[in-house]
Amino acid sequence: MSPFEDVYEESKFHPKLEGLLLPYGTAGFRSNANHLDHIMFRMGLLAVLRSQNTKATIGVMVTASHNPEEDNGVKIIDPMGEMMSTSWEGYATQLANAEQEDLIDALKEIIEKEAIDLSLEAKVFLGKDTRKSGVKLSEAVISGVSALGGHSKDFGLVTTPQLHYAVRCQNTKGKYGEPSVEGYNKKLSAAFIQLTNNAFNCTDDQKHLSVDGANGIGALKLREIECHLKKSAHITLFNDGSKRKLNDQCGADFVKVHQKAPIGIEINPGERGCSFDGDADRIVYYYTDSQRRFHLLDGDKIATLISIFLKELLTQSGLNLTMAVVQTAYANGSSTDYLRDTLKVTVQCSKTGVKYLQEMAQKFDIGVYFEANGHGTVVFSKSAEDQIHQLAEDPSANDEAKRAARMLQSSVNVINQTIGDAISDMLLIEAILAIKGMTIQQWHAIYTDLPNRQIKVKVADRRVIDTTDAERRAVSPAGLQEAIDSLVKRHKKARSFVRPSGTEDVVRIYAEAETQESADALAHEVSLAVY
Ligand code: NG1
Ligand code: ZN
Repeated sequence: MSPFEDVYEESKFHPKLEGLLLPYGTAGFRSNANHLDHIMFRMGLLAVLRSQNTKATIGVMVTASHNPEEDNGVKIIDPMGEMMSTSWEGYATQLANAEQEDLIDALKEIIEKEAIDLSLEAKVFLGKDTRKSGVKLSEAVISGVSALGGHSKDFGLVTTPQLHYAVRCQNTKGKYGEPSVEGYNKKLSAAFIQLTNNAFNCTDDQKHLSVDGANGIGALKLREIECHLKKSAHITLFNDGSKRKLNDQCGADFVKVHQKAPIGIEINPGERGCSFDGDADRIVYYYTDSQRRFHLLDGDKIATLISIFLKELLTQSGLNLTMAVVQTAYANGSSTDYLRDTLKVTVQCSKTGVKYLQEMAQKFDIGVYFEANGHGTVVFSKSAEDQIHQLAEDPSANDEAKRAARMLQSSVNVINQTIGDAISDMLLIEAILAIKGMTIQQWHAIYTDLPNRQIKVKVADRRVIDTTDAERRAVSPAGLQEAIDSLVKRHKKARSFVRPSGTEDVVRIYAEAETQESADALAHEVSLAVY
């Protein structure tokens, strides 16, 4: 049989519901798990083509991140562990939405357009989060891979960033580490232990951290890496999945959206807590003060802490490397002001979606990128890594420069550069706080967030809103931006923008202003202008 006959026959076991249309958005496909079997099979097919096209191993992660347990989804990972190239997202959408009888034509179209040689070997790494539906759905991916003659390696239950990491390790022939969870645990924990050797006076109390595992994969994987961390960390895990449902009133998204602590976690006033999301690629920190007021340290605060640390090490090392922080329009205005005016680092604003942030961050030797919701990491250029390594090994370098270079080197190794990673970000943050002897209150006080409000509204067709300037200004419909501008003028220290969501059928509205009342009022006024 020709490969197309195999695909055709096998596709009958993964039929598409007629008329169902789903887009490959900024987070891949996401929907109720019952709608996804055909999508999974077809993403198995696409992963084979992408592997032949790049002559490298490709990743397929079955997850719906912070969505409820009933949902699921899938994202494809490119050879260096980054999100699949935007130029292939259209193919994913075409293939996923082709009616059953048009599937082979849709497949052939991609093969022709990309001049793919089907005789090449194809290798696909597969992973899934803890959703029950993930078992069957990942089997559907495997059928898709085999139907087109590809080979798959199933990593089973892994966090999204662990799969990104494994793909990069595989394609860089071990230079990035061993392509396994064990390899990941060893690399990150060794770097963390090295880094925290510089935290001379850190007590066990100061080391203590409460983690909300969102009842998901992050909890399982934190338990595994904890065994390697030995006495360098002191973690209490809550929401480990044994009692409640995934993401149910817990997890990074819940905490960020509701600005309150997750249920199921016990933290004393003043103590540090953090929440992972459902696939452990996002993290936020928080604490409650003596008056039981809740304080959130989001992606902007995390980016700031990491930037302060890296910038100090750069200065001490004497290395001449470019550094920037990449944010989105959702970044709190106070964080942008602090980074640019006080810390004096380059700050850039990107469109929402990690792949856009990553692309911008890669233009610098050191690129720190974070979305306000806690998704982010740091990327280092090859030349930066080489220079750091050389200085760390240089016998003629002075002690301060060498120590800084060694700490930079450990930071490079603790960071998962492929994508935002809750476990890796947590280890870096914990190490920084320990080294600097900084409390979460001191970290929080670096700058004061401007009060803000984010709301979403349903409109007939969200695509009528088109934006420019990293989504900060609307170019259509006509008159909308002028209306927003005049509303913003009525409030002090105000800013507001609207954009269509890339993951939900809604328009998102963001407003910030001098007071919470003002931010709330502005968000409401702008929402009325959107209708
Ligand atoms: P959309 O739905 O396009 O706003 C959301 C998040 C993004 C990103 C993606 C992918 C906000 C405001 N938006 O995108 O930051 O995380 O989901 O998961 O948080
Ligand atoms: Zn996630």
